[in-house]
Amino acid sequence: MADRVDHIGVAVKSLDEAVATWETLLGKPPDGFEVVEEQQVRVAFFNVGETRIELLEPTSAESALAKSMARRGPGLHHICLGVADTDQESARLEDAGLSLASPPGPGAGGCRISFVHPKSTHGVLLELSS
Ligand code: CMX
Repeated sequence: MADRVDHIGVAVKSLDEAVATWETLLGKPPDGFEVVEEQQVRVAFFNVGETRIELLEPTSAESALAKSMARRGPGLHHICLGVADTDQESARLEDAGLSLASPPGPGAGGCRISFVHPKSTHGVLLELSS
């Protein structure tokens, strides 16, 4: 079961420009940067209370994020729920009849992540992370 909102993902065209904006919005510099090769994204994150804002820039025009942005534009991209075990929780949701958009695999921060398809969540792209 989910025990926290791990982060909120925001898709951006330019990480540098978005970081500058969010530095102003939050009044502090980012808490970290990372390139997640497997997801073809460059990430900056800001800790906010017990959760994080994660800014995501595609590193390849072929990435899932770039394709999603081409259709939907930049902006709010996903909510990530922290779970004890992404594989178990993904299997539980599939058993319950929900669809995964992508199966468990590597994510930022060495986490294991999956995505639940928006058609199963009333339009919200939901990431699970453990
Ligand atoms: N929010 C809500 N709906 C979305 C969406 C989003 N961010 N992105 C896509 N969709 C919708 C599409 O509009 C489409 O809807 P319809 O079927 O009604 O047309 C549907 O979801 C499927 O979209 P698609 O692009 O055709 O399907 P794919 O299977 O190719 O990809 C998705 C789906 C959303 C998983 C992929 O585009 C994506 O964004 N993956 C996430 C990649 C990512 O952010 N990785 C970084 C993770 C870093 C980390 O946190 O560790």
